[in-house]
Amino acid sequence: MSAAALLFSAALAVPGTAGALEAEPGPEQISNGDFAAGTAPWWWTANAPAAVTDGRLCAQVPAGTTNAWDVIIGQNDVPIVAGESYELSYTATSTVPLTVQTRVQEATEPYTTALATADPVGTEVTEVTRTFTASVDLPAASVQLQIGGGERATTFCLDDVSLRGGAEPPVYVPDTGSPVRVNQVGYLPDGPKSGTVVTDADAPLTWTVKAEDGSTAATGTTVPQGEDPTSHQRVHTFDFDGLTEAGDGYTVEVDGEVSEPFSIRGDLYDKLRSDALAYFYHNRSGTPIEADLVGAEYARPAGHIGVAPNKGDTDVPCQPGVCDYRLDVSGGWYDAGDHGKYVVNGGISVAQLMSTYERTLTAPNAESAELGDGELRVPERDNGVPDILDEARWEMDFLIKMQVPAGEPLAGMAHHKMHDAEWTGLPMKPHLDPQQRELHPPSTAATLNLAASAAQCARLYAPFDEDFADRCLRAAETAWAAAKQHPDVLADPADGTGGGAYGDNDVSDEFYWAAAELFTTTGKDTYRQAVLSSDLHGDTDAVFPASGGISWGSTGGLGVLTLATVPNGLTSAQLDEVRSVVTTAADRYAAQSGAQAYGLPYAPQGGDYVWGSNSQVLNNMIVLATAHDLTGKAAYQGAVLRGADYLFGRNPLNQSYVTGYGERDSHNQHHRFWAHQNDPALPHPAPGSVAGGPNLTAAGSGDPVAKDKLSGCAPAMCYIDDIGSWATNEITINWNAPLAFIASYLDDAGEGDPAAQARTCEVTYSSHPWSSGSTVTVHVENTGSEPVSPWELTWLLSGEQKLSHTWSAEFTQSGRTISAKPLTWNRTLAPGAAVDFGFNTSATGPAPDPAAFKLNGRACSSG
Ligand code: 9MR
Repeated sequence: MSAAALLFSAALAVPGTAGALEAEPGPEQISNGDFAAGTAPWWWTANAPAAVTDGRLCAQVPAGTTNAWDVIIGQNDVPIVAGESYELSYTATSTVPLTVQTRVQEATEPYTTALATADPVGTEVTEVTRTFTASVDLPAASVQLQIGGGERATTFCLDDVSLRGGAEPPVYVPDTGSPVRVNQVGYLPDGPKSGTVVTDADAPLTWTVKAEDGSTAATGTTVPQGEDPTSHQRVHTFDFDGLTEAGDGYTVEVDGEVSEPFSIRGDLYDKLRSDALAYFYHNRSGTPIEADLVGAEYARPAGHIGVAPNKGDTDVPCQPGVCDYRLDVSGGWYDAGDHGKYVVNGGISVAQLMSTYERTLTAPNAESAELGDGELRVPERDNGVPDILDEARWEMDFLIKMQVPAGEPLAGMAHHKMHDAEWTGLPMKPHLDPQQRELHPPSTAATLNLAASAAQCARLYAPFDEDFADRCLRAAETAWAAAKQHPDVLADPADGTGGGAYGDNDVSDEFYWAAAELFTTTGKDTYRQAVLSSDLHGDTDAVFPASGGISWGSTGGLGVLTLATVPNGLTSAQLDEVRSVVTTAADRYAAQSGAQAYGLPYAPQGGDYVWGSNSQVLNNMIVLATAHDLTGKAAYQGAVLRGADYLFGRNPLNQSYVTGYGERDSHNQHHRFWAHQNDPALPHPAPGSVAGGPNLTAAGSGDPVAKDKLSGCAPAMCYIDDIGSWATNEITINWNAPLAFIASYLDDAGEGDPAAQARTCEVTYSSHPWSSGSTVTVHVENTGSEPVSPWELTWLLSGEQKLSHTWSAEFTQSGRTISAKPLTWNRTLAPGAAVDFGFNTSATGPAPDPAAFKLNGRACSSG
């Protein structure tokens, strides 16, 4: 409640109801009545723009309206039950005193009313309290403060709205199906295979894996684990790693209970790789989504191409007072269930797609073909560019358009975001969105997101489109310079009307990430110094915080992953340090996975599963996957696989969080077009869409479904597959991007049987610096038993290295990838034999050892 004195207090009872509430106030029916969670789910008429100011909702009420109902602040979907008694209260001020018509009524005609009172509000804080007994059921009543009809404009501020009374809502008990929990997609033949069973038994129980024909494939006893703190369930775990025979339709039986069916196969994640990436094409703005790529059910017209009723995105003004130019910011991806486009979130998402591709250049066992040209569902297939880069470019082009043009104030910075002026309802196809689109002020965080992702763009597109790569580099360096000039322009955390706020008051991690990408791309000393002098450098807890890992608000870890994997100009001691940051974090996540009854590599302090917790699980899995790529240690891969188990059903809700995967998949996620739950003519989310997942604070966030169903939930159970639950069940680009990375990693992991992965070559890369360059000699030995003819060795050069003189092999360079092929005399590399060749580079200092070499596409050991 506001601190000012209470001048007026109306505690008026509707006749006949006084005293009804004296004993028990009853349950709270209003969501977010103190505006602590922003403005949702409150609404107001468009003539009175409102925002949260100093913890209160303040509306600018215009002069000269006629009726009280011409200006309204309200909340809908409040259940009122006939015969129950209620107390409505709020505090308010108005710079020009007025009389509020306080209403609890139907939201639409005939506006049946449960409460209608006239309540004066003055310039000092006024408390209004009204009680009533409902005579009719209003299952979705509207609580309204009608404040129009005044001659003079006024600022009306509201706080502490409460409507208590009515029946306690029935306690929601989720249907969790079988108590035996497994990965409903399945397990890789050579990977760990673990499950969890919910049971009150104290002693170990027998588990039996049954094959599809009912025969016993494996059996053993469970390990009691006591109460799992994330679910408050009493559980046992079981492992059946020894079962490696490929097959479908396996089940696990414990104590007469049978799990969902699952497969054991190496190609389990093949389809997920392309489905998770297809998500991005589906959610493109500014282009029709074509039936021949996605199927008729998912096709739709282009959204936001400047055609009515859309008001954007080809010519978009700023919010009033923010700027006086307009920008064409068409294209890009819609953020999520809403149609907003946010540079902070777009930057991290496009970076993770590009890293999915970049991993195929650096990781020993990564496969690039399935991300390549003609492989994915994008219209640009067969244009000579890997399809995953075509998809990323759709967003990259948009991000560059969000840069403030030269000559304008804050030139070179990026607008934080652009979105609808008011929230739209569900369902809503993008091309039918009638809201005005607006650019919001530039921010340092958005500018650095642009700098980082555009720097990565520059090095990855160089082999395919030099002009575009140059454009990316210019945008990145301009953005960096602008961010250095304006290092603390923060987005307003209360700017959440019509779109998400994405407020972030610490941009040191964005500076670190951008510096790391720019340094990796250019090798320039300015960026090296920015990396090395950052407080985050070398500090595992700063870049991978225990409270949560990589996210849109915490991007330092992205910089670390790039520095650790993409050849760059750090000294080998500095590189070791960066890599140990990755392995230290991965050790922590692997330990968490090992210690938890559901095996997930995510254990936030206090069980604080955040908004989008599934993306935190996925981002931790990326750190583990990278540690595995760097070290080859099986324990890291095991923890990635156990993370996948959690996401696909081995969890307290027996829920697969990815649409189309597993028997009990999420398929009613919050989305304005994929809104089948609201309109059966619309589709469910496309396969491969990951739900946000359990969110401990969802019930208090304004999410109406969570408020009804998830109050008091255990951390890992604060989730519901309902389209209305935006705080637990939305889908977004920044959650599907890490899913795409991990799907690609898992598919690679499944494809490689250990024999195929055995290293049959060894490379020694020696650098001999001289005053203005260095000489590199490469020694490749065939340690296998088959001749390799003709051979080809490929590896990545760091940004500042340029080939000059070369000898004893034929060199070609594509972007930063170097290929060395034999000359006529050394065409065959016989078992036990070696070839030597070399080159000079013009960069000073030792040429960094790229450490990841492939001989005819297969990884070599390097020493
Ligand atoms: O992912 C965001 C989460 O971290 C925040 O806590 C939450 C509330 O501000 O907003 C989430 O992002 C949403 C964004 O604001 C609007 N588009 C949908 C995003 C996912 O729910």
